[in-house]
Amino acid sequence: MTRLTRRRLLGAVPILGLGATALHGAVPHSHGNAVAAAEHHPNTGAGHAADGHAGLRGGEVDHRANGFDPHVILRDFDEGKVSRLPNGRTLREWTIVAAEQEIEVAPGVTFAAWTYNGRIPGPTLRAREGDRLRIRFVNGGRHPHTIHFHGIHPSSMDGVAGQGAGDIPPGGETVYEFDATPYGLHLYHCHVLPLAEHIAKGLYGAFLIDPKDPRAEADEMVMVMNGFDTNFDRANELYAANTIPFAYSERPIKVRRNELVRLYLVNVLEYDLINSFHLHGNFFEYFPTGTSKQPTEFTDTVMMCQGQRGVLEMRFPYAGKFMFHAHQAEFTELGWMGFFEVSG
Ligand SMILES: [Cu+2]
Repeated sequence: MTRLTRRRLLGAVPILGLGATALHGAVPHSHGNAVAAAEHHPNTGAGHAADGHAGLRGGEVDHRANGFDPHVILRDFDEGKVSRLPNGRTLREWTIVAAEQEIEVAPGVTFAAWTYNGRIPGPTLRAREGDRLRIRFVNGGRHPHTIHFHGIHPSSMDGVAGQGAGDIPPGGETVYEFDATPYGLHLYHCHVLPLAEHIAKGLYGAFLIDPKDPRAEADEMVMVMNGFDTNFDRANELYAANTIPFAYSERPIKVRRNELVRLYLVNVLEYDLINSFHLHGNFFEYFPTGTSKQPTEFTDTVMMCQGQRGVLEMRFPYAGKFMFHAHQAEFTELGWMGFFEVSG
């Protein structure tokens, strides 16, 4: 039987003259078994579009049932449990639990996800350059997992098979401990094979190390660009920043005119070679990996492969609504877009 794919779906849309509202009908969206839905609607699913379902841009997912909301994740920085070591250094401790969890990634579209601490992306871990970091990792899933941190650390703390504790079996746990260096914006993710699946299922998060001499006060936020392969064909059906397509379009991100906005932007998108961020009506200074205080670019678009990340700083001189989105139109149409709403 023909399997519905994202590429076929997109090819069909212009021919049928359908807008984004029809995409929801076309994207597999059974309650719990996306494969079955794809098999039952092997064509474009276009006939499904008139069945009264809210479009991707209508309706909202049940954030409460999911246990997380992209608007909370946006400004949620987890600084850990802070104490002081005998040598005077700051120690930060976290416990991160991997689990299996069904989440609603678009209205009516459920996805059998793997999560760190019940959310996708996992908690945004925030430390300061030179701190000691201690992360207790508990594997509550049914597959082996790890946490692989980007940064500078001993090989035994790298969270890969054959090094240190290696793959952590179901029910197992370990402690990753290392120094916070270098300052910048990093990420963490599971590093168990097959790697693409372990990442695409949702096991990743942002890892921020502030410089000793801190950056200027700003309205800070984090966006992890991701996507979901809801029919297991190794191509994404949905795209987003912080997991839920159109979340910042349905409810724009409120910022204040002329105030410094700092966006920590991470790309973890699997199955597509690149991702991008484009801002309308404004430009931003770009600090790749956040490892320097000198911007390399003043631009309105950045492109990233998987694992790349950067810090964006901007001020909005005009009040109003300003769109942001991937500058790959198909990603935009499948969820990766939103708005800043500038007041004052
Ligand atoms: Cu894993």
